[in-house]
Amino acid sequence: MSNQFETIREVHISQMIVESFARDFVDSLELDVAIVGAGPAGVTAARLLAQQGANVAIFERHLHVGGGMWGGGMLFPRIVIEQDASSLLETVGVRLHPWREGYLVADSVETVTKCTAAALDAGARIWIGMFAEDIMVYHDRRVAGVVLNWDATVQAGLHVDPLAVEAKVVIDATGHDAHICRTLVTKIPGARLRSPDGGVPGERSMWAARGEADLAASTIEVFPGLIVAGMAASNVAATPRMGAIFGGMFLSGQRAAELALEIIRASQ
Ligand code: 48F
Repeated sequence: MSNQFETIREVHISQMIVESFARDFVDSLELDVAIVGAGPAGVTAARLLAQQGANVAIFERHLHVGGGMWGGGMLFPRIVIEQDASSLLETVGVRLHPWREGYLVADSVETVTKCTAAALDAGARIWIGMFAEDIMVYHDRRVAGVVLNWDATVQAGLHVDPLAVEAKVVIDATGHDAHICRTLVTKIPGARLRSPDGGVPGERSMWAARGEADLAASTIEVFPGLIVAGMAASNVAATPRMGAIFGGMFLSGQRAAELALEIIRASQ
């Protein structure tokens, strides 16, 4: 230990970081499933897909994962979960506190960290700081992957060309933005999503019970190769927002994973 300050040169640290990043990122260039957004829907889908052996990665624009979970309701770090969704959290060790009949309360920090850790442990990769600015759509007919740039590059307004990642299925789990779905209908002339107006009409005002109930039916393949989940699905289907009740988000992630597996298996 006497020479501990002399055994490593700074360049060794740089080499370890760059080489390990490159090795793992190359494995994320051709995916079974590319998930955009590391909120509750995206992280749940990633865990369940990885558990089924899929090569899956999440691309998250922020340096932190968890999306809208951290702040709970109006910065009170608690989220409400319906009984139906409780097993998706209990299985990753989140402690749920029964409050009203059929409803439980979870600590938002515990929920984010345990759900994320479980997705990573299952084998999903999560890449932070990456903005999915666009998608590939072959022959205007099928989504074939995502187009990435560093979010910092985008925010700085720099003109830097992106890189592309191929995926058999893309899941838009970008929350209220529904960024991937919006991009598709903006950039592909005549493209129509499976939505009330063929585009992204946007969410309706808050009605928690209805919004949660509608989410399962809204989690669908909206365009060949593109599944929408979580609040993005609510925005595409024009269903009510629901605030800090999250069971529907986890169940939507689960449904998205099931659909993605069906699409992959049907293509084999
Ligand atoms: O918003 P978010 O948590 O989406 P969600 O999984 O859950 C919604 C709830 O958090 C809450 C709610 C519950 O009733 O209403 O809002 O549907 O997570 C979406 C994540 O996607 C990232 C964004 O930073 C967030 O972490 N994101 C959005 N657009 C992009 C993106 C993009 N183009 N590229 C990469 N990440």
